[in-house]
Amino acid sequence: MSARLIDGRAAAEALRGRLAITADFFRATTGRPAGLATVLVGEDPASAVYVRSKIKATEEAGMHGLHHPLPAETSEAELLALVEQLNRDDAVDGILVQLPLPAQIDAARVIDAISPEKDVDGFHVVNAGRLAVGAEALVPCTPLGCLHLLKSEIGDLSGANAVVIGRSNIVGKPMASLLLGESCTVTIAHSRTRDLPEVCRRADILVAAVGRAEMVRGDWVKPGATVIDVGINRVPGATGKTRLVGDVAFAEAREVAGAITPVPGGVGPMTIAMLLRNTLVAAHRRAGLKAPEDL
Ligand code: NAP
Ligand code: L37
Repeated sequence: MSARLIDGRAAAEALRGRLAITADFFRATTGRPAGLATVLVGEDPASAVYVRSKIKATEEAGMHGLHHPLPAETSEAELLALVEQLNRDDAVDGILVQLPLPAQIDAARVIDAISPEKDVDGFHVVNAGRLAVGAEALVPCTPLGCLHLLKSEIGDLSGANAVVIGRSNIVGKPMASLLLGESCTVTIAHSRTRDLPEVCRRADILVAAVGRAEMVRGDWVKPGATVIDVGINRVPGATGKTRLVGDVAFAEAREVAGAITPVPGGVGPMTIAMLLRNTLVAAHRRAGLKAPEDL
């Protein structure tokens, strides 16, 4: 039997429609649009594509996108000065510094310089800590998008065995925190995990965030499980061009899973929708307004 396809593109479009209504309400109430500042250092081609999509989606939702492209040789001090300026700018509700940063810049120092109230990526230690203790936090966009897809597919997640492969601060760890918050029994797997296929076979919910093309095979998947593929890997395609594949061997896994996200068109579009959501949440909080409950 073939798994249901979880259509992240459609889910993101629906969410962006609702966000646009809230963005209009915010603009009407405060007399200014919610503002997102993006910073891209250097010319990493994938990052350039993602940041361009983020700005475009911001504008389409009726918010203000301010892009700051910086040369690859930018010093840490120069980047920190820009972050400080954006922290003080009242028109800016969200600040996103796209990673990875060039080697001369310490990413952790830059992230920690972002005002936690404007940290729409949810990477600041204050937001990571708030998420870990279950307090109100700005939560990283990719795991937030995964959770949205899981809830719309499954409904109540409580009691499910969830396995997250990957323990990065951007995806794996916050994903595990969110699933724990939904009362899943959570296992975090990583490069030192013993017998990963066997660990995965116990998962009712399997989230793969590794960065290794098609690592998760069909026989690693429990029959009927829900599979969320976060991986974005470029591999050589048939016609000499590159194509995108996830961390899951899709053709195999879809024969076993109950539901599965494709790559592209799965988690990626949700990441962008959740960035708009976080920007609106930050804007409402800064303006002393209550954001809609279901945002
Ligand atoms: P990352 O920082 O490189 O982390 C990868 C994780 O995978 C690490 O925890 C690593 O374990 C683990 N790992 C590596 N090889 C493994 C193996 N053979 N078996 C088990 N675990 C292994 O990557 P990331 O930033 O979390 O991103 C993960 C993937 O998601 C990438 O493909 C990235 O492009 C993609 N991504 C997609 C979106 C989206 O919106 N769709 C957003 C962000 C990232 P150790 O900790 O032990 O090294
Ligand atoms: N803020 N975002 C921030 N900081 C980072 O350090 N890595 C990272 C990050 N990641 C990020 O923006 N990821 C991301 C990944 C994929 C998409 C968007 C954002 C996306 O739109 N993916 C499309 C395909 C795009 C393509 O053709 O390349 C998809 O359908 O999956």
